[in-house]
Amino acid sequence: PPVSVFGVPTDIGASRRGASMGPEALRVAGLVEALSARGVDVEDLGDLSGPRNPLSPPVDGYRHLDEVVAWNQAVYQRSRDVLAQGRMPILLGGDHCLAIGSIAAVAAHCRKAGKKLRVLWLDAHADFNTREITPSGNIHGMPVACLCGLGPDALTRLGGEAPAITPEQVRQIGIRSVDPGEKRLVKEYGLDIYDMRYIDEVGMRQTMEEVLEGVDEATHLHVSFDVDMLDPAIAPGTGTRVPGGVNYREAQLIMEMVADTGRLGSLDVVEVNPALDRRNMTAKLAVDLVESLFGKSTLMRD
Ligand code: DIR
Ligand code: MN
Ligand code: MN
Ligand code: MN
Repeated sequence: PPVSVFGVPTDIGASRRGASMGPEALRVAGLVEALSARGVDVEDLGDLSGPRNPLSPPVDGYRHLDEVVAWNQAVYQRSRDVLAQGRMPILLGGDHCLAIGSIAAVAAHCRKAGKKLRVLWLDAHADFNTREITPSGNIHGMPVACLCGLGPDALTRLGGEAPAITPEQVRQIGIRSVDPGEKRLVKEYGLDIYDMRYIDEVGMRQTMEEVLEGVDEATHLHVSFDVDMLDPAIAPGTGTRVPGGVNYREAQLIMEMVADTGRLGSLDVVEVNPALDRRNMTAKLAVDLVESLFGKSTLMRD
């Protein structure tokens, strides 16, 4: 389908500044041109706007809740508009709290269209914290919990009803940092987590076969790509680096196997922080991986 790219220049859900520059970094790295060159019908809608970052401490377990809600309402509306036009939304973040809005919109769209939704959460972190267990108050550590109905009403009910999705719809890949209370909660909710140890033991090919099991013509795949999934040696430009991440070949295989399904319906590229990067290498790598997600491969395959 045709694609609509939009930027969301904020670091409102994080405690380090700089992910707000992610959309321009991804554009400078050639994201839109790379898609056009692949023959994709792509338009760039420019950036959404929202409140500035007040750099406040957490209140009742949430940092910047009102501002996070405002940004996510804008994301929700834009994502729904793009989907209603029959186009594929690509969100350029921005920090990962913005996936609450994008995925709530995709979930509402799928309900209406009678489609099955599967969310691939590519990340070093499980992002399943709540106000009671968060070590930071940062809402970019909470989007999966909010989407599954755990969190403040203003975020869990962005699309009206809560929960937007259930844990059974989510597959997490690349995980290697889960906070102590979060470990109990992901177990309690039965989240399907392909952590780095699992990837080491069975390999990325088998991991992705399991991740994509059951995906059919009626499935909408949403990929939420936090670039901190990648090993910091190849992707230093992000706010919460964790050693031992997904390497270049493994990342390519993830994207290529998703492309092979032909079921990609929406995408977030988040947590690119050019202030921490070297020569924009993280945004350039993200663009390279997005090309693979849209079917770029060395040879024709059958
Ligand atoms: C940590 C870091 N789990 C927190 N989270 C994220 O603050 O909740 N970093 N998502 O990118
Ligand atoms: Mn994340
Ligand atoms: Mn992360
Ligand atoms: Mn490629």
